Amino acid sequence: MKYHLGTEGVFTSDNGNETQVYLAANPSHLEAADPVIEGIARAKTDVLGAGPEGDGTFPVLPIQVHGDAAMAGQGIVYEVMQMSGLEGYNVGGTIHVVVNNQIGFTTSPSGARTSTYSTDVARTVQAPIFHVNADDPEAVTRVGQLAFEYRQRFHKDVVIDLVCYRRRGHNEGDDPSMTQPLMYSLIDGKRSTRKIYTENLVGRGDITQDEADRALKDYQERLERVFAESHEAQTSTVPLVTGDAAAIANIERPSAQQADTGVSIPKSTAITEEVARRIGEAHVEAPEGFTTHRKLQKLLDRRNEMTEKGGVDWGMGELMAFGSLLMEGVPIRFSGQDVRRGTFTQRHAVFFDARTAPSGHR
Ligand SMILES: Cc1ncc(C[n+]2csc(CCOP(=O)(O)OP(=O)(O)O)c2C)c(N)n1
Ligand SMILES: [Mg+2]
Repeated sequence: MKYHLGTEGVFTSDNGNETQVYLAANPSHLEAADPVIEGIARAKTDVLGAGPEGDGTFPVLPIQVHGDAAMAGQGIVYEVMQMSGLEGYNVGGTIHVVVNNQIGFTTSPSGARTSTYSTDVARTVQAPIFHVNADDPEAVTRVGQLAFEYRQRFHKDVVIDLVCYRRRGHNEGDDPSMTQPLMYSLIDGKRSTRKIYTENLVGRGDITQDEADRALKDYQERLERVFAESHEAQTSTVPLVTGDAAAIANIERPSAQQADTGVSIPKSTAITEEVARRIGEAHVEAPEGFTTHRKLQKLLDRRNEMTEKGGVDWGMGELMAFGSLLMEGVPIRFSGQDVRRGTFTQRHAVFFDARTAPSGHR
């Protein structure tokens, strides 16, 4: 199962390198988090002064983890991939990992998709797709490295199709032998990935059985320790609640997530007359040598007038909000049809030189 609650922290590798990691909250609605993750990545990139509007580098790497059924079945996967190369949404490539356990809850691939591969949707943007046997950890590592290098070099999306299986049911109530009896009798007879790999390592003489046993024991102890620590931290900070509703409320709204969203209600959003006038004036201060379109110049003059004489319309009200925020040093990212493409003229906020602007605006 993909994880639901978000978190963040620092990952320290075996050789001591540190990477900041941000795990986005992921609601039950499959794939709904995909565009949110891209937006978070783009915002972080912009704030670092990187990306298409900065120094052109892409230091933030988005990784999306998909289920095989959701990857093929949810249209939003296609939509987000299609946006991956657009300047306004470019994050320098996303690594998509499909945990392809060949089942969607209780649905077999043949009941969930027409394409053979759940990853075929990625072909629409010519993303490379690596199909890899997840029972072979070294092959998975190699493919992970390849995907990373591809993303770093070409700054485009890349997909890893982790072909695997799910040993147990989708949840506590699901016994998969009821719906997929043949597949699950095969799975029941299979040794785990860890056992197969340990046997390979010992058989190759890379490690001894004794070392393998010790590594397993050490790992289990670490899990136990972390479990005990997190249990301790949770029981000491979360107030004791009684009754199901209270327990659910607590589970669904953890304090970490509340802090995460950081929503606060400002006391006053009013601006002074001086600020309003300054925003109006900015509309008639075209940069040197810039040719404003004749009709748009009238719009700009009208806007300036609104801040002088009153009668501010809705579009200008929005622009005053953005302008005043910018004057306070708050960066604004505003995208979509309304702003740059002039779909609604009253809201038009980006202007193209009437003599020199190329066609095909973003
Ligand atoms: C948009 C949406 N539709 C349906 C569901 C119900 N649902 C929950 S899990 C699941 C199957 C997911 O299968 P897959 O994507 O292969 O992920 P897996 O659980 O196998 O890792 C479905 C259909 C949902 N959570 N969200
Ligand atoms: Mg699945």
